Amino acid sequence: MRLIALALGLLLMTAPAARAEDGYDLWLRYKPVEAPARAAYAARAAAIAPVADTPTLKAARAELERGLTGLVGKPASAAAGSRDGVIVLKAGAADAALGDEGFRIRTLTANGKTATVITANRDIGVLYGVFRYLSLIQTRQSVDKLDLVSAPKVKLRMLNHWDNLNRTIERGYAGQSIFDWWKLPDHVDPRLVDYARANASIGINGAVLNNVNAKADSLTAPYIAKAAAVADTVRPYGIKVYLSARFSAPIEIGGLKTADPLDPGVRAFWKAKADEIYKSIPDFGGFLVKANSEGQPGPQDYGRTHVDGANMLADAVGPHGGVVIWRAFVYSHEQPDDRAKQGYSEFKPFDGQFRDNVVIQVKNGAIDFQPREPFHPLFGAMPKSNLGMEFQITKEYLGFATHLVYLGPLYEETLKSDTMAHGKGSTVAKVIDGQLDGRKLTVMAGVANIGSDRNWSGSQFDQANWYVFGRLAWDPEASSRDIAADWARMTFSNDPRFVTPAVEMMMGSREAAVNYMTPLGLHHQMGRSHHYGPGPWVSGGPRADWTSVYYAKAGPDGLGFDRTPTGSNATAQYAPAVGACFADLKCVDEKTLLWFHHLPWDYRLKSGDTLWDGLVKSYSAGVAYVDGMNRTWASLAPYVDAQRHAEVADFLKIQRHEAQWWRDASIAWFGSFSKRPLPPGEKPPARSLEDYEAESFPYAPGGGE
Ligand code: BDP
Repeated sequence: MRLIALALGLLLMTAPAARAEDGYDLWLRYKPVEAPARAAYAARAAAIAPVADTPTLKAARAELERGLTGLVGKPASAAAGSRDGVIVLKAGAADAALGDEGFRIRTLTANGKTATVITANRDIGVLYGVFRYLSLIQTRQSVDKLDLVSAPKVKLRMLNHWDNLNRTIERGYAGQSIFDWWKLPDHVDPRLVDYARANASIGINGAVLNNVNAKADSLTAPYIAKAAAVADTVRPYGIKVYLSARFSAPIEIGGLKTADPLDPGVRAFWKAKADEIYKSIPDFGGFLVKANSEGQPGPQDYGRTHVDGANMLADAVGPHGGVVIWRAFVYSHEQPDDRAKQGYSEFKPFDGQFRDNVVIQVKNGAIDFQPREPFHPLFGAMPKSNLGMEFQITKEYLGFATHLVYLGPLYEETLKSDTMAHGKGSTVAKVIDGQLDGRKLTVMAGVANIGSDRNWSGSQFDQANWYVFGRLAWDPEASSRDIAADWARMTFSNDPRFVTPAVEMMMGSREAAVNYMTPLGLHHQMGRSHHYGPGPWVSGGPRADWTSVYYAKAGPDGLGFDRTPTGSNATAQYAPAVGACFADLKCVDEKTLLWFHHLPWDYRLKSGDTLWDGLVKSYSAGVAYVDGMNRTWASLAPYVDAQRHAEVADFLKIQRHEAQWWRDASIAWFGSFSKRPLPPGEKPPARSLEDYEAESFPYAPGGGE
């Protein structure tokens, strides 16, 4: 007996500890399907046919094998038609419906044998098809009689990494950069393959490797070699590498006296630089440029325009098939105009003047990635230019990594907004996918939330934001709720007792953040610079439009920014019907009320509440929602592995605490102007306004270099 116990003890000691789930596998967990469904799937996916010997097809086959092995059991290798249940992967389909990257998945039966055939015109479509096929099993859909076609609606589906060369990440909350420039190119972290797999699984096909606040060093020979090593690693997964280009690089690394885009020496520098890059990275995507914005150099430094700058770079990369993505996030030091108007004012007059390989990348709203913004007025306003979308995936203004905020509804809200550019139905989605004005070079970019943390995104639920971004870039008209359900199933569990409440919780989480941070159209009320926590009192400093008081305009008379014709008249930048609605108190959505209007504290909301009462209640509703998320998550413990459950639970507690802090501090501040009592039942802030104002957070993450 003792011997047996001893043997058992030894066995236990030497048995490898089961690896806890830490989120590293993302939505590609490939955990075994439960019986009896497992056997049915296994029968359909019993074998994989050999594939042509190309890197992408080999990656597709390897992924299929890996996925099936985990989900239903290791598939055999068998020729097409040799037995039942073979999966065939084939490129070169000459199928017009599929374009360059689409795929078709069909179940075919011949001679009593059933096969699943994943075809595409190009290899990459096959890889995308494999991921889709696996996701069908992961989400427990039938794979018995498949006949589906899918092709991306947007051409360039990109991540923008705001990663610095020293591995810090501007606005990053998930550890260090996954691009270890110091060790590259001699050592390429194998993690980059998993990064590429994850991106390919949601159709992302481009990555800008370095911060838009760029260093010219990234364009020097050693760094080009490093970028080339990354490009080689991600290429089989259909991902092209891009670099942010610092406009003054000709001076900093080219030995020139100027970066004037019309100077022949400068033009020659960029041409030579492009040639040099394409020698090492033949499929280099192109440059992303932040110019004349927040102190970055640009063509205006030389009396030139955005067109001069963008076209000069476009001419350098154009012969190689590259593109220039030129950001419209500009607001100048000289212009005292409403910051919300400046992007439109600067870019709209240039419509039609940019080269065909230039894309103007526009943030979803006119200020800066706020919890809620009306869509940017440039969407629909530049029909003769390529206009791309820039969303933020990292949650700079939405509670960093610890707040559970699913961004799908934010993205969807913007994409579904109607610009009315060509009458009703001219949605932002149709601008972005090119339908509205027949544009071919289309872009959707997301500022990445990826870092070296084991869970990649800083929290388990922030993975959903990476996921939904990719899915919406593939199809900007898809439903963020459906995508949340897919993600929840693949990432956690298919049990409806998990999926239904988890998706419900996710879907309301962004509105909750809006409520506890910036309800009713308030914006930019975060702490100075780091944007952590409430800072409605932020004032002074180098420029007014970096302060909270500039945006909220709280005073004894009321609250909000008047952007109607009586104010900054930003509403005039929208199509007339849209602008008129925003300017009209009877028409404007109260969710953006204080974005467009300055209103007295006793203004009556649709609910019948005064503005002050409604404001307080909105903050409290946000806090209450977070309470609810804590309860929901606690009840989901039976369906989630312990490690991930505990991490989410901890973060929800932080969020609960911080939501209360947001509410209390904001009410304390705005109450000092409204001088009105709290609505019945509302608790006064826990601390004094001075207390909240006195707090400082010098070590808040995401500050960058
Ligand atoms: C702001 C960020 C800043 C970025 C800037 C940008 O605070 O770090 O550099 O956007 O998009 O939201 O260029």
